[in-house]
Amino acid sequence: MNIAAVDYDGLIPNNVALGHDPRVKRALEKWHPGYINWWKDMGPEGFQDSLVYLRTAVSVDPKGWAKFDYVRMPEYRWGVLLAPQHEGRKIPFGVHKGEAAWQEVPGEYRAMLRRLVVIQGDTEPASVEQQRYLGKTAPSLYDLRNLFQVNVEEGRHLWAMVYLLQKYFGTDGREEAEALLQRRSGDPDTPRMLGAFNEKTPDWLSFFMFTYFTDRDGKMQLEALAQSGFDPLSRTCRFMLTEEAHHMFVGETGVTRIIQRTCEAMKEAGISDPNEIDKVRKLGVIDLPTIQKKANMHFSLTLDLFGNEISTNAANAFHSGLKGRYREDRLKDDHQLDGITYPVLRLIDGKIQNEDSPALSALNMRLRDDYVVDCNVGVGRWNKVIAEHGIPFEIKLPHVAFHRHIGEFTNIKADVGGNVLSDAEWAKRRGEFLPSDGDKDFIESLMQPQMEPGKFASWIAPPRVGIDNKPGDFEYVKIADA
Ligand code: BYC
Repeated sequence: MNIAAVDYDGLIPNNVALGHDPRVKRALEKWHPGYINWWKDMGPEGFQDSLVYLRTAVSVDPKGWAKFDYVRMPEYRWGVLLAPQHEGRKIPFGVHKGEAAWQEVPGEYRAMLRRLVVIQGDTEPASVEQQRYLGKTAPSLYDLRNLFQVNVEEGRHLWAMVYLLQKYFGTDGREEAEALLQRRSGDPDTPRMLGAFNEKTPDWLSFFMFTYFTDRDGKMQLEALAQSGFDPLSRTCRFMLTEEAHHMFVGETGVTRIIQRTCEAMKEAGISDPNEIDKVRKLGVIDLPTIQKKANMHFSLTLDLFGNEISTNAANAFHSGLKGRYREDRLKDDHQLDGITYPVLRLIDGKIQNEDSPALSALNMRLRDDYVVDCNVGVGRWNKVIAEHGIPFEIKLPHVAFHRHIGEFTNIKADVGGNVLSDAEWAKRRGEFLPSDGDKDFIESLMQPQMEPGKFASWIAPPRVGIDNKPGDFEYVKIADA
């Protein structure tokens, strides 16, 4: 079978020969109606009948894997797509390093593996739920289409994890697949599993920050899981990463376009001081200090997704060969971390300082460090736009101790520079660092839909190029009458 091509004949497009696997095919077909019901209930509200210019994966070949066409979202062909198998692949790290990669679940690690797959799976529908109301306030048809593209692909990523559960984890896999459709983002009784996925995404600046910062956690975690000795997980994650890149593109360019519009408007109005917030807001654009506060919030919420700095779970997952480091295959060491240490930022006697810890226990910290480096690349590009307009302002990522709810810094209050504050100081200064109610109200006031082809809301610049090289006035979404 040609693994690059996708079989589109059945209900579930796939490149895993589902046609020859009746048990799994039946299980997925049984799960399908519940998924569609979930999508209709919890997916983008108000646009289910609209025709959206979406890309669909038709191959897993790195060159030309997608095709673009108008689709009604509930009719999107969500499928099961794995990157090609590497013949003779070996487990790249941990105690089993050098043994043949597992094609079946290794019995002794079943529970640990299932937990990783379920947590990954849970984030995908969660993000769709968080974003479900945004369509109504889209700043353009271009952005509306990008939102929906992200949403349908998160849906596909749920399919990717559900396939692994149904194929490799028997009855409990089936139960977990059901439970993934039952939990709801933000629900007090049945919340999603990780903190950031229970927060609201109330406006488009939040959406772009989420896709920049939180989807990037997705990238880091998928890169770590793509190294897994369990080959089907590795192959699944490798293909998911190709889709994930677009989500971060949407986030990075979304924030860039907002910054650009703000800077242009400031220049046109002759305002050079970024702290003249009221004057800037009167121009119908988002002031730079508020953009900084949103970045502070989304960055800090996302850092929590890396878990505790020192983690036995992470050590076990690595030692067992299930979850590697970021791009493990490009690292030059023993891939077992015997006797190696890693500096971990900790709270020692009330002070934040580095302490060498066994590298195996510090893997969450290490992945988080790699994440921060990756985040800073795009932040640098945002700052370039501001500098080009001659405005004295720089977006900066806050200190990793700022506004944390998981790990070392949970019990302290730190400012964005990492200085420890008393509770009273924190309460007084919180609005300097995180969006206040007034900031939120202002942003909300800007969220007026702009649904005319080629038009954009006042607070965001048009993109440099269209999706699939379409012209500026292309009708990315043909909105169905309600
Ligand atoms: N919230 O040993 P620790 C994405 C729990 S995003 C709540 O440090 P570990 C996407 C933890 O479960 C990527 N609970 O944990 C992005 C544990 O509980 P138990 C998603 C938390 O396992 C945008 C206990 O605290 N994928 O794809 O080392 C849109 C001890 O913690 C949290 C993954 O995350 C939290 N934030 O690290 C769409 C990959 N953090 O088991 C999609 C799979 C920790 O003792 N997951 N806890 O009861 C993992 O690798 C790890 O489970 C974690 C946590 C990194 C999440």
